[in-house]
Amino acid sequence: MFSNASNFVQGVDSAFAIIVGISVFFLIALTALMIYFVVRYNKKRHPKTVYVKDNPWLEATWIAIPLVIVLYMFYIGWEGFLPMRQVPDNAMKVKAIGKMWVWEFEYEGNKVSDTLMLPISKAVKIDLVSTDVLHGFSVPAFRIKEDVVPVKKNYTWFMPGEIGEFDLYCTVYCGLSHSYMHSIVKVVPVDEFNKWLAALPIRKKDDSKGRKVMEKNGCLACHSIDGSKLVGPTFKGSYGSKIKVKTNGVVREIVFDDKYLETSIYDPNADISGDYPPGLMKSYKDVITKEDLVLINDYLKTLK
Ligand code: HEC
Ligand SMILES: [Cu+2]
Repeated sequence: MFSNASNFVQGVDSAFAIIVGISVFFLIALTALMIYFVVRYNKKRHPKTVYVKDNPWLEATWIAIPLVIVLYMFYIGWEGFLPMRQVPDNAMKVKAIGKMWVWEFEYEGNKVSDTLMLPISKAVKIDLVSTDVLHGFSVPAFRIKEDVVPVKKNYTWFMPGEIGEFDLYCTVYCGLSHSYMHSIVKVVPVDEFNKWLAALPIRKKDDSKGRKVMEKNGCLACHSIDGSKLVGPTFKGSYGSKIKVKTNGVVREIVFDDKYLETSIYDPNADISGDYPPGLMKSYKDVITKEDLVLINDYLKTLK
């Protein structure tokens, strides 16, 4: 009946179903009673108003029953929520770093990835870190949603129970490209995960100026540097490579060079890369200076 995507699905979904069930029951019952009273006690049948005396028992009942129901709703919500804050000791640790407008996942040993790769059936604790503003870490399929607050330490945990790919969103409006702050949770068998983690390169301290320019302008929300496809093409190994672009509807092959980079940034719809639809990237003509262009160029050359 419940999806097995994470260990929290059942607790959240059953609380939700019960609360919706109770609400629907009262919606129908009260509406029906109202309609019945309108017919039964309308002016034609009861031309004269009668004095209605108070009834302490009736009043006590309609305070007591809703009170019990509401407390019960709180209880099932609490019961589903408590385990979300109690991380098992053997949980694997991953740091999720939210920044305008990308997610970055840091594994032990200073290894970083754009996608949140996880082994199946293993508890994982996610430390939530923001380098700038408020973000929200949410994986709807797992019933997980937690604030990522700058300066404050926050966390979430869960145990994936199904192999597959699940959407990960930022659920707090965090600026211009907020809607692109999207990533994927990829749940894989344990050995596949171990192989992937072993192959994941250790983060080189990357404080090149070109990278800074791209971070500042939110380019990395749409362009990855590790080969994965986001909203736009990845920059991994793209400098100097042959790529296909569509110019005025005609497909042609060109080399990714300084000139192409400039056109792509200042007039992104002139040469449309691959199968991407036009209009996704705006022109940065008044934003990225010629000096910035050189820095970006130097940085892209290092992404082998
Ligand atoms: C809203 C998402 C988005 C943002 C933000 C964005 N781009 Fe793009 N970009 C795209 C898309 C989609 C394409 C492919 C379509 C096209 O060629 O216009 C693209 C294409 C490119 C290309 C051509 C890549 C290739 O392989 O052909 C370059 C270079 C590029 N962008 C650089 C940048 C830089 C630098 C920034 C930041 C200043 C940036 N982009 C910001 C979406 C984005
Ligand atoms: Cu965000």
